[in-house]
This record gives sequence, structure tokens and C-alpha cells, in this order.
Amino acid sequence: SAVPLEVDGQPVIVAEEMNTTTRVAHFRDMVRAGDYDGILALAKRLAAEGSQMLDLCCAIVGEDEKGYMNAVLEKIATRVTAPVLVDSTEADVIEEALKRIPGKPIINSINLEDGEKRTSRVLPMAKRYGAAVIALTIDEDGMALTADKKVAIAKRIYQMATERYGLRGVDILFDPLTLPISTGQEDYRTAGIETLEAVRRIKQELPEAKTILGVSNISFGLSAYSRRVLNSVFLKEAVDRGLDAAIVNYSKIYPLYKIPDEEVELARRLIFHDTSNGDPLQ
Ligand code: THG
Repeated sequence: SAVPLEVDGQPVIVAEEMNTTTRVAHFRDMVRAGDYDGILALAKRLAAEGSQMLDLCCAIVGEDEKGYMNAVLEKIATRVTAPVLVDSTEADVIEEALKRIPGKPIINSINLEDGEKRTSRVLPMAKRYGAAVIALTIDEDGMALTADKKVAIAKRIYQMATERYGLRGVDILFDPLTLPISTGQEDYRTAGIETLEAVRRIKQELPEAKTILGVSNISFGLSAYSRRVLNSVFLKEAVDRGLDAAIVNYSKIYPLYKIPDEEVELARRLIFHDTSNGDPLQ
């Protein structure tokens, strides 16, 4: 019988480290310095350590994002086998990047924040270059906070992308947005539950489409160890609901058996906003 190409219950791991916009300066410093050997070494290390894909974001306010993105891709695209996610909000940056990726590119991302202006530029490119597209559940009203709204936006984008632009359902990855549950912001207390429910419903109601989440945002604002625990438990809960891919720092994800039971329990109470034994944030 055939060897399975995808192992059930194993999400595709997308490395988050090649991102100029985060607090960690390492990648940003290499991009600014034009240290392409260092960047290639990083990409190879991430792939060797278990990331199957690489999220690449080269945006730095006031600097030449397109030049940086092009240069990084010209160095790595033919030297690492891991597919690259082109993480940019700029259609021009995305188009130049697609030209430089010999395999199947993945566009990260589109949304409906400005109505259909962005999608009308980016979806034809996706079709032309055979790219897959990540769609965030954001519309004219902003980031969807409830599962119902996330699913509704996903359906609107799915219909548009497949019917109007001729994309295949399997080339659309929905990202129902991970929001920080740890900041104490009232609106976000149930954000984990809504996101997990959206993953489950998108997989059920749009069965061709795939799902992806940036995981680390769930734990924004917490201490380093708590972040690892919460990220790991949240990823497990998402995968249990059918999550196909996760953007993470894989070296900082624990298998659950390595986390003490009471810490897993506390993380679950946070994620599911279980206040029966008092507020888990207190
Ligand atoms: N969805 C999609 N794309 C995304 C995101 C998403 N791209 C960007 C982001 N979110 C995912 N990437 C990161 C990269 C780094 C961090 C979080 C998300 C991060 N960095 C820490 C910091 O800046 O403080 C440090 C991490 C560390 O300790 O190593 O948290 O949601 N489609």
C-alpha cells in the first residue's frame, strides 16, 4: 500500500523566525547587513530542526522591503527545499517574490479589510503563478472575534477565490487569527475558544480548504516559559480540531508529555476561559 504523504494529526510546521518585524533582532540584523550566507544557514537549520516550511517577512518601516525580499529569495529559494510563505501586505512585493520562487509559492496573506481591493490584485497573481493563498478572517468591520463571523468571512473569500478567480479550494488556507488571551483585554478572554471552534467549523463546512494559525500570539505578554506551555497546549487543541499548519518557533514547542499535568490543566483553563475555580488569570 502507498506510503502516506501526510501523517494524520501532524500539522505542517512553518518556521516563524525569518521575520524582520518581531522583537528578536537576529533576522532583522542579518537582512540589514546583507548577510545572505547567515540567512541561508538559518533557513537550513530551521528545516533541519523540523520546520517543513519557512515564513519569510522582510518588512521594516521606511526601508526597502521589496529589495530585501528579492535578495533573500534569490539566495535561498533554490538552496532550501522547504516551501516559502511570502509574508507581506504589499502586492508589489508579493508579485516580485512569486517570480523568484521556482516551486509552489504560498502567499501570506490576503484579507477583506479594504474590501476587495487587495484580493482583486493578489488573487489573479495567485492563479498566474500557481500559488496557494492564506486568507485571514478580517473584513471591512475588522478582525472577526467570533467563530460565526470567522466562518462567514472564510466562506465569502472561498466563494470569491474559487468562482471569480478560478483558484482551487485546496490552494486556500484560512487563518482564523490567534489573539492574545493573556492581556486581560475583555474582548479577548474567549478569543481562544472562538478561534479553535472556527478551525473545526472551517474544516467541516469548507472541506477542501486548509487551516493555518500563527500560534505564538495566544501567549503574548506572558513570561517565556508560560508562553511555551500555552503555545504548546493551544497548538495541540487546534490540531485536535483539524488544524493543517502552524507558524511557530518549533524549538520552543513541547510535546505535552513534557509539561507537568497541572500546567497543562492551567493552560486549558486559560484557553477555554474556565472560571469555575476562580479566574485563571488572577
Ligand atoms: N498568521 C499568519 N501569518 C503571520 C502570523 C499569523 N505572520 C507573522 C506572525 N503571525 C507569526 N510569526 C511570528 C514571529 C515571531 C513571533 C510571533 C509570531 C514572536 N516573537 C517574539 C517576540 O517578538 O517577542 C519572540 C519569540 C521568541 O521568544 O523567540 O513571538 O498569525 N498567516
